[in-house]
Amino acid sequence: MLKKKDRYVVAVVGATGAVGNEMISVLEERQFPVEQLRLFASERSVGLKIDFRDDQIRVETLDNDSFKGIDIALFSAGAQRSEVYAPIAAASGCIVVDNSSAFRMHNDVPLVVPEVNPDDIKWHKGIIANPNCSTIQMVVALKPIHNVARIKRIVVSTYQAVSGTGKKAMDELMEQTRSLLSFKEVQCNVYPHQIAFNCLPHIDKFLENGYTKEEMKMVNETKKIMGDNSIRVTATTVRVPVFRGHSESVNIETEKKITANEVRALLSTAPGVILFDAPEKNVYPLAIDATGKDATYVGRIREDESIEKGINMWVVSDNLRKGAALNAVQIAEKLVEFA
Ligand code: NAP
Ligand code: 3JN
Repeated sequence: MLKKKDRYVVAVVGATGAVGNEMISVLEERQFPVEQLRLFASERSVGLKIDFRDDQIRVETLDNDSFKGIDIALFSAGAQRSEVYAPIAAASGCIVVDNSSAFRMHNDVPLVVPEVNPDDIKWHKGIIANPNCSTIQMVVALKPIHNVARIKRIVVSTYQAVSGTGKKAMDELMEQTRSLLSFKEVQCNVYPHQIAFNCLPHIDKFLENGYTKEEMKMVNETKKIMGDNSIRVTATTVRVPVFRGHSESVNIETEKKITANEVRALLSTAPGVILFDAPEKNVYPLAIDATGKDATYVGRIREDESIEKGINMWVVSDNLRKGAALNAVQIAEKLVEFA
């Protein structure tokens, strides 16, 4: 458990990346009680200074002694770095909030979305996992419905922004768009195909069952966070030429009948959710509106007419904020609350 203090020594590992950058902003914006901020990245970033409040903080490289004296470390430097350094950090008494998939499905590691299963934080043993961005926004929208009508099955298709792949992918979409609009040849370095003006039904590696790893993350993580292994989930994850904001078409089948109006009423007061559902006025959630915001936006709520007890909805959130940095900082805030 975190020792109660007025202010904490906090580290961001992967501080120069898309998620790490956002973590630093979120810590500052939410006035997290930071005594000292330590920033880590690869050797490529040594010498770099990053603004935090009125300070400029020098980026350091990681070694086995890096975590001495650090209370909370937010990791976003990829699963390989987490596998090596998260246990080292935890062993030196620091509590790790890990953004990678390295520990998400470990039985002794809680996988937490503060609006859904905050109390799971209480049984951590030094590492708490932050779920995949696509899973986070979906469970924020679905948990209130599961509580009253029990969800039996989820069919989800995602429309994921390139920022989910990191900084290089954002540059690639920009470059390819520029090239195409000036009739130049397109270079593909990050994705196997052109992403500009295209959709790629391929996120992360393909597995033997024909699904991608991203799809199976959604399947497995959803059950763990919702604390219900009986929910059946199937996912198709698609990369689209959007810079920021993941959108999802979510179809659910429930045990108990729930109407579209009842879902609207539930979600209008659900933590972390904002209803954007007035299709007659062209009001529905859009990635460009969710960019830089904290909420999960839900709209296009309607009854699935092909089954007796089904609901369709459209769920949008900023993948770098609620999908990654914000969720991690909210976990840290809960640690402080429970200390
Ligand atoms: P990114 O923009 O490529 O940033 C990667 C960060 O990791 C950079 O700060 C990089 O430092 C650092 N890094 C790389 N190798 C390192 C090393 N050997 N030692 C220390 N730092 C190292 O990627 P991103 O989009 O921010 O994503 C980072 C990770 O966060 C992903 O790999 C994933 O595990 C996780 N993530 C989670 C979600 C989610 O769904 N919750 C979403 C996106 C990402 P340099 O700048 O010095 O190279
Ligand atoms: O592609 C996206 O939109 C989300 C990407 C997440 C991601 C990217 C690289 C490695 C992850 C993740 O969080 O699952 C990982 C990983 O840690 O496996």
